[in-house]
Amino acid sequence: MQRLVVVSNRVPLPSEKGPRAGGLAVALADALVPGSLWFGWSGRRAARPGAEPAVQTSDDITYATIDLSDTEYRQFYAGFSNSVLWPLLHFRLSLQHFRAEDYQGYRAVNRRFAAALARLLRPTDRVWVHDYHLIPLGAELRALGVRNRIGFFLHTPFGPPAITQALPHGNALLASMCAYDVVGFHTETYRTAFVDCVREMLGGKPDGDGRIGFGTCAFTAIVDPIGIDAEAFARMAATSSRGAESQRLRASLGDRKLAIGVDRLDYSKGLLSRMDAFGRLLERYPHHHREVSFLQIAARSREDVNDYRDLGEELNRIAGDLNGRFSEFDWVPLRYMTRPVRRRTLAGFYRFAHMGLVTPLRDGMNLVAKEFVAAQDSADPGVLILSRFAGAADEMTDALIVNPFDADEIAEAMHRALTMNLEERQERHRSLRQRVWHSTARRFCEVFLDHLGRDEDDLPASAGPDQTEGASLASFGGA
Ligand code: ADQ
Repeated sequence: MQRLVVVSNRVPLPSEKGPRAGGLAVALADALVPGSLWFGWSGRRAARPGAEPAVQTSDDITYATIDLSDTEYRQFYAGFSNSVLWPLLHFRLSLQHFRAEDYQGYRAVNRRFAAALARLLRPTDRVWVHDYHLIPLGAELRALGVRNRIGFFLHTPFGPPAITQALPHGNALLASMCAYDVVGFHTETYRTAFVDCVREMLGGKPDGDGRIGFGTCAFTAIVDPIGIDAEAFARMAATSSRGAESQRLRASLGDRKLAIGVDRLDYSKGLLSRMDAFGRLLERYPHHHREVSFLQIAARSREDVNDYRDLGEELNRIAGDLNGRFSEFDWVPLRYMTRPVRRRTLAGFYRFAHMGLVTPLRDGMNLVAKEFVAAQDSADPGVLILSRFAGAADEMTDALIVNPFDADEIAEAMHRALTMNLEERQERHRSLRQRVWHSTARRFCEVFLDHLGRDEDDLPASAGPDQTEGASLASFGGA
């Protein structure tokens, strides 16, 4: 049997305890089959990280991880990945902080990952690489002579040439993506943008059927929206809503309606304009005072990147200001938490909420939108307010779709959600539920692995431009 090898920047080790924010771990946890190998960073920093991965097995899944040095962490993770690629991929060009040494560090860590992984690979393994930290990993593996089928899935948006051209070393990175056999995106918009970039920036040749030729490579670009295990999440929400934490929340609200937002504390999630919108709702519709409480959970993340620290401070200020302006002695409109909350607890909170606010400025997919829908009680469902710039908006068209840059429009949608009759809430929920049950985590994995398993006889053509030992990276744009 062919083994699945998953590669991601951060491997969530089975020994780790506590709540974690992050979509990838959640989606893959549902889909890794026994016998698989998960390779990546341990999350630890070491003074002198060893070249050999540490290996542990749990529930018949093998976890192979390497540590990063402080310099690698700074350059590869906090630097190029999260201070250049992340803002660029979310269309925030002016938030890029490019330093040449960070790029070199990014390439070096990808080389180190490739060298450690290549030693673990068996000839028939299928390798599935995830996300923007590891864009050049496939090209590095090819340069080491690896001939396995290798796929790459990007969990973020992908911008058109006008955006992607602003990425320092953009041509080299784009070219390195062509070393994969399959490249996957959440939506057709991102896939089309990628194909346009390969054509315009590299002179690649798409054939119209999703196959793209570039140099001696031929690969496939696919659309494969990620989802959740909807059935399991719904069950968890029903159970958790009867649990102690949900009951405490319910008791604290009295007969007020709950609005909920759950995100990582990230500038892509649109938290500032969401809080602004809540203030405008209260300003414009005083009769909603004391009728609604907004619980925003924004788990702190990437705190060693300055822009995240600045955003945290700004949110503290705005949250304090909003509560100062509108609170009454027995009602606090906004409850703002920056600690992560367990997924099970969140599921119960969603079920109980009258509206869910998912208003990112740009988001690859956004799984909170799907979790919110899965958690609802179909007899009395809450309303989802969803940004048109979340990948999820492609599928979830019966949410109240808003422009996240327009706080007035979000405020109006909140008003509409608070006053929506039961029949309309049920109708919208029925259609959203269908989409969430259709496009699950399992389906996401099946579709990708199906594409990765195709063209088995086609290896020499699709396995990269040069399989000889010591093959140069130059054909992929070089380091
Ligand atoms: P993220 O940006 O991390 O993921 P998202 O899709 O919202 O965003 O996934 C978050 C996951 O972590 C969800 O399961 C959610 O419940 C959980 N989570 C989020 N905030 C939390 C909090 N405050 N406390 C506890 N748990 C929290 C990236 C992309 C997304 C894409 C996913 C998967 O940015 O666009 O949907 O990968 O591809």
